[in-house]
Amino acid sequence: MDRHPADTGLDLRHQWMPFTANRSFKAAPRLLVGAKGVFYRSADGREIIDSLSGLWCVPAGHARQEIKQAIVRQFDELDFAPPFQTGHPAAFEAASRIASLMPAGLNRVFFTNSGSEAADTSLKIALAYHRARGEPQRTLLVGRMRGYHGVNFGGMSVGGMPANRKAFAANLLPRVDHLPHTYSREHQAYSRGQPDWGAHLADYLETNIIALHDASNIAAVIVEPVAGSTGVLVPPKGYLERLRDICTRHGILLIFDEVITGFGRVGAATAAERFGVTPDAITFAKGVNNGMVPMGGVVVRQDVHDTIVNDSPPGIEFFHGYTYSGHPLATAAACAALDLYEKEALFARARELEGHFQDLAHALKGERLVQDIRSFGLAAGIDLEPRPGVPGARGFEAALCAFELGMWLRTSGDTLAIAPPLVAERAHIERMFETVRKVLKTLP
Ligand code: PXG
Repeated sequence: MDRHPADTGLDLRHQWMPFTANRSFKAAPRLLVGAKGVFYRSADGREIIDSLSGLWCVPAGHARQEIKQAIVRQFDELDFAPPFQTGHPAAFEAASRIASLMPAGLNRVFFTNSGSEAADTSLKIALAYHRARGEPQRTLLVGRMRGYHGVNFGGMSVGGMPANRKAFAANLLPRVDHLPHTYSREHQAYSRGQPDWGAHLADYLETNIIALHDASNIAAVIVEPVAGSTGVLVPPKGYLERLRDICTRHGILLIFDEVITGFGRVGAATAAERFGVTPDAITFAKGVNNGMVPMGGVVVRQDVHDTIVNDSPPGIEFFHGYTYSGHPLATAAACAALDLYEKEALFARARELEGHFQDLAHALKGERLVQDIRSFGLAAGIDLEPRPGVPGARGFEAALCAFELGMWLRTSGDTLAIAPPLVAERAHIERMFETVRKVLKTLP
């Protein structure tokens, strides 16, 4: 390559980049300067195919004019409105639209600005709910190993990614326990869709966590229906049903973190719908407005809301919220994005493409370095053999190599994740997997 990637004309020193190898990036920056459809354009003028919908957040593809126009219209009409003690139409419209896409009974929406805030908000709602019901001792929060619920203190504490926790481990939330994760290469390798093995892992909630803490002390269980960030871990058949059943029997709220799975990624509005398992609360972000303006939120069962709100003394019922909760631009973008998803039937489209996508993913079986492949909806995780003694190094190199070959590829440790925009054509998806194949052949 005769490009000079460090020569960007920008001063790169002042931005401390999130979840980034800052030194490596600044020595060889990968700058994106444009985006349209399923492609980015890099600073050196190359087309980069977007194999992760940005960061799982652009279902309808980039530069959708309908969303831009809605944002511009909203800006001209009402650019900002304080969300505390005043309201504005777009936030109410967005909440109604979102509620209409949720499983029956989940219809009260609290807005945040990110998935991390959505996760923490859902945990606070769970505590407030039990307190309002007269069970204030229900304070234990249960997450799962290999879970990701963002990076704020609540989500980090219930999350199960050691690297995200270790620098802060001395001061995580104290009242937390974790379920085991649901992945077993021994029993599940190369499963297509939901693995047959593993439903019993849900029983740990009853046999260990409830047995240890007593159900009467447990507020909520939070899980991603399909774990995204830790490598597309698909729930074993029957697992979510069992978790639901145990939570119901013991009065524990079940929260699905659908920040990744919501809005079409799994071929339905929610994973709850796709799996036919209804939690008590769903967190969302990312795809809610096609990633165009930061936004997230929590949808809860009506009676969870009513218990907190209706049973409160006059005045503010829930002491929580953000300056930008339900921001006009974010919610206007959400209404426009949800219109687009409906008009283009994108959730159904994901479902239609799923089979072909899965075939292409699983066709990588047998390539050198590949140890397992999982896929569900339009999401696939491909485990590479770690380089001995340096876990994650090979994954990182794979991402760099893919970028050189014209593809944005996300890796988590040594797992590659592919999650194309739902508008991607078959040819785009084929190109993504062909590029992965080239990466596998090229990697040292
Ligand atoms: N919950 C889940 C399930 C997520 O996937 C968050 C919460 C946090 O959202 P915010 O908006 O605070 O980032 C997420 C975020 C990856 C990747 O590469 C995944 C996420 C973010 C960045 C990268 O898999 N998910």
